[in-house]
Amino acid sequence: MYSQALNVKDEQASGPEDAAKLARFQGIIDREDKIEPRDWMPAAYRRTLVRQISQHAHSEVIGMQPEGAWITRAPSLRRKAALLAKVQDEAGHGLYLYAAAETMGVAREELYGQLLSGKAKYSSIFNYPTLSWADIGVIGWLVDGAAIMNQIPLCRCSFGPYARAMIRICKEESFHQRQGFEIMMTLSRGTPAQKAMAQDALDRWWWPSLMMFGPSDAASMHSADSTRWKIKRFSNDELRQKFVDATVPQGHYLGLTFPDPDLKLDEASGHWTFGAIDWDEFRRVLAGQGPCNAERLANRQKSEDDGAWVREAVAAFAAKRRAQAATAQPQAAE
Ligand code: FAQ
Repeated sequence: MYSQALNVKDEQASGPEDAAKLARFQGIIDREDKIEPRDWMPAAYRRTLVRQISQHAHSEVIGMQPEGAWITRAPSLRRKAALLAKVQDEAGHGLYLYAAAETMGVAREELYGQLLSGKAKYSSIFNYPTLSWADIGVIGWLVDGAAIMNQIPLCRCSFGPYARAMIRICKEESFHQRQGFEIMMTLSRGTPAQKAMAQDALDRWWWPSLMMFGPSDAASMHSADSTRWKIKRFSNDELRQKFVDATVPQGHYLGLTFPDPDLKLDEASGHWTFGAIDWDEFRRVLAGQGPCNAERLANRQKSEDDGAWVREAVAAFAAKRRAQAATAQPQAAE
């Protein structure tokens, strides 16, 4: 649908980014209009969006694995149906996002290659294991909750195809967050063993969820450009704080405690202050040394290999149809 963008890639990437073009480009952004794939854009804007959108797409696709592991073990038919729908939604989000990245003139196969070779990142959070059913509740509550906090502002991102994809994605993420919180409510109000399971899941997922927002503002190397280009509307630390402020009262409502002795309400500002994040752990996970990095990529590689024959068959069928159409046309004209 967006393949027209492919025609202009090289010209834009190598053309002179002169002052007038840049001023027009920044003017569109400052007026809160959208940059569309055929518009002129600086190469760095294109690069940062391809990077962010594709990493976001990879996160959605890899993010299917931790929850997918529980589809066969969901405790009831109702839970299984909801989880199946959620995991399918994540696949759909990946597809919208790859399509949005393709409008920048990059082929999807190239993006898959970057994921499989370890060159492209995906969200750190998906490198943690799902050890109990409560993890499915906590992923919906915290991981989707954090994703929404980060992604609602992206609905107003300056790049049209990304912003439009995000509107639909956020609606679905909101359902995901509610189903997770509802699982947590059921467990928290259940037997002591169920409540303990919910608490254990919160203990393991709380800090990795805070890491989802990325490095602190001081260490965030892309933030300055992304803010100027209105890709980012809030900084990593601002979104992290909004998430903590929204989530802590929810956890208390569940009767759970957060694994942070320094967590306290600052009456003056109305914000919850929290303890130090273990950035060494974050860096280790990004470097491929998290608990599940190798497993996640191996699974992804296996589905790539298992699906190769399907892609070949589809391509062969499409080529056959094109050849048939080409030979049929002259006859139709007679
Ligand atoms: N994990 O300079 P910044 C979801 C990287 S979707 C891994 O601050 P930026 C739905 C960053 O890429 C979750 N890497 O970068 C779901 C950069 O590395 P690079 C994904 C991270 O881009 C729910 C470097 O660190 N959401 O959960 C992380 O300005 C349930 C420097 O960082 C999105 O992708 C991290 N946590 O800000 C699915 C949202 N944080 O590329 C299934 C869109 C940072 O130079 C189940 N993305 N890095 O090699 C964004 O909003 C931004 O890219 C940030 C990072 C905020 C993630």
